[in-house]
This record gives sequence, structure tokens and C-alpha cells, in this order.
Amino acid sequence: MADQNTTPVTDLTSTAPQEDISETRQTESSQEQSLIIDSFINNGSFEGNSFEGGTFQNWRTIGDTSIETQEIGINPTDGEFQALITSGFSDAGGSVEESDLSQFLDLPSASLDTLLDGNATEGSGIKQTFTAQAGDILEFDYSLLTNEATPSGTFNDSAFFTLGNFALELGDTFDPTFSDKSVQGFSEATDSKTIKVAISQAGTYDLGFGIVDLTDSIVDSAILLDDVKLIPTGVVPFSSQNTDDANSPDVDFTFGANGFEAVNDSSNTQ
Ligand SMILES: [Ca+2]
Ligand SMILES: [Ca+2]
Ligand SMILES: [Ca+2]
Repeated sequence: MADQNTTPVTDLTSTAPQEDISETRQTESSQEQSLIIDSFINNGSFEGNSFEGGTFQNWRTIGDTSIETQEIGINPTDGEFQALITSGFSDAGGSVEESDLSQFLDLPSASLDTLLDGNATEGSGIKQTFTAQAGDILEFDYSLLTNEATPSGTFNDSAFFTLGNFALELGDTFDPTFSDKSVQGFSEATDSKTIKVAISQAGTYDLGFGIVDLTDSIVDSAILLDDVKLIPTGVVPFSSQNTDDANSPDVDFTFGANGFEAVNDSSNTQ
């Protein structure tokens, strides 16, 4: 555990292959690479959740991460800034091996391979610790970006998020909304999506987001993230066995002691 607060991230990618990424992302990420914040807990609310400070304040980062504006080609869903997390390489350091990313996100070894049904090779991530009350709803917006073919069964780069020691896939190259959206550095992007997670038990949690290459590490993908927030509801805790409509107002998942549970059959996850 101790190493997670002190891990330098810039020297882990010396063996990463050369990759074709935009000059813009190289420049942007260099500003953010050193922003590894040792310790913070937001009591009941996120700080800097929408990245409007133009930095990763209150987040810890590993790999290739940067703060972007609408100039990347997709508008932030809230305010002027959004976070980009990529599986790419940059001058200031780049994606880290899957084992390092998993350690950063407190995931068991090789769990990403199982979750994503392939060989996750390298990637990047961010995380933040927060305190939730039972019934609070975690909500965030995201888009996926990729240079892979869509879909690609072999090179099926995947994005995910984590709560505690649990991870849930957000999407991969099979997302049907991928299209050419003229995004800097990436050939295709998905529509913007919103995920809502009802937190069943009060507690302090680590929230993480990540992107990984699958199979190889050459052709990159990313997740664009914004407006991460915790919405207090003051309602009775959700039961993981009872996720009927009355107890689950418009949420995609509940999160409890056993991890994530989809609230309805129309969930877009696997
Ligand atoms: Ca924002
Ligand atoms: Ca890839
Ligand atoms: Ca890569």
C-alpha cells in the first residue's frame, strides 16, 4: 500500500514503442504529469470534479493524462475543462504496464484481463478518494476515443472505472456510437454517455478511471471524462437484492459490499 503514495510514474515506459500521437497531447500532458497528489479525502463532496481548475487537483494520476478543452473536438459536458486519459505515449512519460495500473487502482493482479476478456497491456488512470452517505448517487460523463478499428475483436481497447476493489467496464471498440468526430489525435469517438451509480453503504471509497490497450500497445485509445459528482439523495440505502423502480431512481448500477449490480437489463455494460 505504501508504494501507492510514492510511486514515480515517469520512468515506467522506457520500453514503450514509438507511437503516432498528436503534438497537442504531448504538450498538454507534460503539464499534468507531475501532479501526483499524496493524500486527500473529500468529506461528502468532490473538489475539482469537473476539472475546472484546469488541473488534476484532488486526483492522483498515473500514465498519460491531460486536461483538455473543447479544442480537442468534443465539448466538455460541464464548464470549460475535461480530463483525457489515454493508452498512449508522451514526452513527459506515458502509459504504464497493466500491473502498475492495477496496483495504482487497488485491483487484484490480472483482474483487468478477466474483466476485459483479453490481455490488457498498458494504460493510464486517475483516482480520487471520497466519502459517501448511503443512497448517494455517483454520476459522471464520458466519451471513448480510439485509433483502433471499430470494432476490433483482437485490439479491443477498453475503458473502465473502479470503486474500491471492484472494476466495471465502461466500453470498448464495440461501442455502436463510434464515428469520425474530428477529435484531435483520434480517428473515432463515441457519443457522450452518463453513468449513475447508487452507493448502498456509507463509507470512504476510492473512485478510479482507466483506459488500457488490449493485445498490443501500439494503436491507442482514450477516455474523455467530465462532471464527476456525488449527488446526496438522503434516501434509504439501496438493497442489492431489491433494485425495483421505487428504490432506484434512474440509476444504471447499485454498488454495495458485493460490487456493482446492474439496475436494469438495458445496461450498456457486458
Ligand atoms: Ca468540466
Ligand atoms: Ca490499442
Ligand atoms: Ca499504447
